[in-house]
Amino acid sequence: MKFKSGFVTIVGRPNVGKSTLLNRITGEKIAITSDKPQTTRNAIRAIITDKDSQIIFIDTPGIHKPKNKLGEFMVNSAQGTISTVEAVIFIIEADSEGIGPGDEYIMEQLSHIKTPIFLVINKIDLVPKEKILSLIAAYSEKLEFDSIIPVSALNNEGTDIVIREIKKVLPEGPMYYPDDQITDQPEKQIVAEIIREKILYLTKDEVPHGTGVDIISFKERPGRDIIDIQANIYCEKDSHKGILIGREGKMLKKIGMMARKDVENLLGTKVFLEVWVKVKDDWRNNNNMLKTLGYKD
Ligand code: GDP
Ligand code: K
Ligand code: MG
Repeated sequence: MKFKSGFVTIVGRPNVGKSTLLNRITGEKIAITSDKPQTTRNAIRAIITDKDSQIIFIDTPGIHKPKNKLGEFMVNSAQGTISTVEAVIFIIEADSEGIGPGDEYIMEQLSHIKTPIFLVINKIDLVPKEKILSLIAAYSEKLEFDSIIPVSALNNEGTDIVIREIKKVLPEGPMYYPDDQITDQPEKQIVAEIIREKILYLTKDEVPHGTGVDIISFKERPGRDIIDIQANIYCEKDSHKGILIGREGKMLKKIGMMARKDVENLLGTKVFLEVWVKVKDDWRNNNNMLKTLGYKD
């Protein structure tokens, strides 16, 4: 049998569960998730390889209307992948009321491509079966899907079917990545993302959206199983800095502690993590800052 391989992009409105699905399919925490829109900022690749195939999933920021240069970068990296892949996974939420304008907009983009499209109805744990059937009927009227797969990414239900269906459309192809590589993100970037995930979890409103994380030092202690990491958290206002540091530094300590635990699991070593908060006015419109934080090609 010939080896099959290809790229699969995951698109959908913010918060439908794209990153959660990516983590479930690969069994690793590759992309951070949160209950807030615009958590994912880069197109992140997750790679699964078995004896006869390699699938590279691309998790994208949700498609939305950009408000600043960071937003433009995010939407471009989502839309840019659609036409260059072997298959598209379009995720919707089972608990949504019919087809909203956000989903209409995405389907309009998908209607111009010839790539196989899989409709994944996520969060089926939240609704009764009849609801899923009526969504299937409504969506299949709008666009032709190669298959429609109800899943619960959270409970890991139906995710194996997604992989099985994708394998059916994969062309013959090479091994793009070594078989033990699970993502294209450097360790430093995943660490920065984990810190940002804790900020998304612990703070609200504009604070997490105006935050960026820069790893300024990442060093293994010679001969010891310890990694020293230092990071700057950038925010846009003095008031945000106050919130991120918290009373007597409590918030920053909590962010650091929660992030350290995840990073230790990820790297399999002890970690010393130091974080600072800095204010950089309007950094989301500043090309140099966007580059420093990894949001420019
Ligand atoms: P993204 O913005 O599309 O990448 O969405 P995320 O993966 O960050 O998930 C958004 C929110 O939906 C998070 O709070 C997830 O825990 C939640 N979520 C994802 N999948 C499911 C699911 O199958 N069921 C339920 N109940 N919640 C889910
Ligand atoms: K999210
Ligand atoms: Mg995401």
